[in-house]
Amino acid sequence: ATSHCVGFPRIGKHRELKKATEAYWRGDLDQSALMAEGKRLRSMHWRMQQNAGMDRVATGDFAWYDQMLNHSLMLGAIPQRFRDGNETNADNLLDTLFRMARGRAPTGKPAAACEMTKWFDTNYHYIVPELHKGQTFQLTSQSVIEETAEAIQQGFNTKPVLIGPLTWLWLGKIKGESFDRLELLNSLIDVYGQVLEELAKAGADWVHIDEPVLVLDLPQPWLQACENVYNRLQNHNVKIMLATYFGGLNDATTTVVNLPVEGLHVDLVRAPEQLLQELDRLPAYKTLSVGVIDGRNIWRSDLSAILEQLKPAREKLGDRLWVSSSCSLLHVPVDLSTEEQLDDEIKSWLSFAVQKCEEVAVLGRALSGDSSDSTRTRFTLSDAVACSRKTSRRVHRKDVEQSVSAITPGMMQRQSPYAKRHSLQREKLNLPLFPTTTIGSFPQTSEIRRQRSLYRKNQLSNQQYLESMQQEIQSTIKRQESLGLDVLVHGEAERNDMVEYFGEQLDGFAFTEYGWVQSYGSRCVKPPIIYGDISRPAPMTVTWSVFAQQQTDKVMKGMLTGPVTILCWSFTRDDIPEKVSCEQLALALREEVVDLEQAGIQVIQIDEPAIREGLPLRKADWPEYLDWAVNCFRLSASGVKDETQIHTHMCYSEFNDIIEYIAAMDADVITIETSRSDMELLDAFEEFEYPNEIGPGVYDIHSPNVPERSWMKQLMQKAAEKIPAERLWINPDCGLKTRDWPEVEEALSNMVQVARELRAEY
Ligand code: THG
Ligand code: ZN
Repeated sequence: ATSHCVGFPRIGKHRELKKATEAYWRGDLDQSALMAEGKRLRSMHWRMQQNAGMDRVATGDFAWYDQMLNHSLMLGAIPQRFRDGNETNADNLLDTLFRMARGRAPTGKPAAACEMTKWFDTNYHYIVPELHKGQTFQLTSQSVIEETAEAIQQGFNTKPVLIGPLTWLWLGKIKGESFDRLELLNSLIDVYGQVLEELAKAGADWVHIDEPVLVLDLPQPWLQACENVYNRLQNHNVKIMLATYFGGLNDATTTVVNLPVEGLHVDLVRAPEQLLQELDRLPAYKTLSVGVIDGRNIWRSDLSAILEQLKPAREKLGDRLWVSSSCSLLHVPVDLSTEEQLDDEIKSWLSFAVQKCEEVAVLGRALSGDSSDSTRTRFTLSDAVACSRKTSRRVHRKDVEQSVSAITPGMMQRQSPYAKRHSLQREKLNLPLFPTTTIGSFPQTSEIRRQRSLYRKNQLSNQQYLESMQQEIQSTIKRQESLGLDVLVHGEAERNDMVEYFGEQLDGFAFTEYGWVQSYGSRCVKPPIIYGDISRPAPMTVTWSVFAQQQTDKVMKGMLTGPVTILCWSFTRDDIPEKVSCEQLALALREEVVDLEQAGIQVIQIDEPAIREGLPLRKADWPEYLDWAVNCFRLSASGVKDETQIHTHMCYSEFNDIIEYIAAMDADVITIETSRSDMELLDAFEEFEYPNEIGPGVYDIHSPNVPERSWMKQLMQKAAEKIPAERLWINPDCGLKTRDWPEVEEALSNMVQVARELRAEY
């Protein structure tokens, strides 16, 4: 069976693309050097896929910043504020692309950057297309065509990958007057048709078109539009492989199976039951591509089990069966073989993008009847791995399993209702009206990063590292005291990433040296790997928080990352439900919360920025997820006395549709990002009569601009119309780790001043 790649990570196994683009932005690399580096990386990645044994490599998956943004440029969907009249010049388009992503007008002055949001339920962010009434499209950037020609010219057997017109349109956001975005389809299809023709001219026979929106709850008119689109995209001299992933097709099955396209790709990892359905209904001329290797996780697959599952399909379809990963490999790190410090046993269980290509290829060969020694060896190895993971003592821990089964509803309940806690806390903490605080992190200066890196390389002793971090904490506290903030934080100098930091200290987690995954643009994260039952061998933050509290008479807030967020931003186990890992995390964090309380910390924040993005793609699955997610938060938070104040924080969330669950978390205080929405996000809290305290962010921390007092004050006055003043806090939108000290001090000084003025008025 043909093995094919549906997308490979572009960032580079040593983040070469990140380094090159950032050097270009700094002015340390010129455009032709950047272009050359891109070309070198593309070629290297095609070779990696080919060497892994793939019959077809992917083109069109390369992007300087993001593949949705590439499509916006392909379609000429460039908002007016970024246009300079030179859009037909390819060299110039590169800068247009970066300006859209990073918010610069052609003059070099700041312009509102295009919005960025999460790609389905992944931790990848795409640049949101801007749509307006009457918009038309013109083939503008030709990069997908050029890169396909480039691969063919280099001798690769390729298959370009496009994001489909429905998905691009669905994920766009309407600017200005509202209208039915399906009105834009006609013009959109024209350009897609042109792209298909050009790809055929460049030598492509198949084109892969991604339409992941087909697994969502898609309204009926969109399903009809889907027929219309693919009717019109036939006969452009290429065969179309229509790809769906991240879920099953459900209601869309009949429509999709009968579309006039030559091939259909389905995600058999997320929806294994689809295989039988598709096989039954697939018209006799069609090719079926089965996504059997998980593109969203890092586990080695059980090849024998997959081969068994696919045998009937092979018998029925013959060469019309193709194999692949479930979705693009963008979401996993590049190459396991660069890891040198991973424990051997755990390493043997893992598979990154290169290894996943190898798995796809060997399945393809086995399905075609290859029973050579090398193929058979791979199956034997895979059997051994499956067996070792199932029985390993490092995975299964009796004591942890017992603690999970001993969870009772009472453990998810604070001792008294919020009203009682509120008065006890106000008395104990002695806080003014409109208390001021920050979200937790302060600037991660280059000096802090240098110290951490020296320590990692063993060039700094434990004691030296401890002292330098303590000095940083002390000075951060001094600054907060002179600013006049009410509830202080230690600033998190000792933390790399809010998830990695906890992963490194918990049992049941492994972490990598180079396991980078693109998060947005040039930014990457290194998700920890949950491989076994989770427990906390020792306190994780207590020493730092106690040290910090000793430096001040003000209240010091303890800072933790919540169970749901640690889960969402890690690679998770595929042998138990995520709910169970989350309960284990919640129990570990609960111990930490209780230890902090016992050590004299009176306010503890448990961040849950990821709770909303963990939502399943289909609404019908929301209540089940939200129930366990909220319960896990409560489990982590409810071991403390009434007087101990629990905070939580969430970023870039819309709350309207899940407000009852936010309220059910029962945090004493929630701080949220609201400044960019002009406090409109608070409407949900007002309508719902949200009972607890809220700190609506008064300024956007993503911008270096220092917020004016009058602006913040007016936002708080607006907030006070919706939420009673005695339940309002004043704080920035999010943590300050990406900012510099001078702007932070100026902004916070203005913020504290606003609190003082408001106290005098209310
Ligand atoms: N941690 C993790 N996942 C996340 C976030 C996080 N997902 C959502 C959101 N926050 C993504 N935001 C960012 C912001 C900054 C960076 C990455 C993701 C970042 N990364 C550094 C880089 O690429 O240079 C590397 C970080 C490091 O050195 O450890 O700046 O906060 N898990
Ligand atoms: Zn935030």
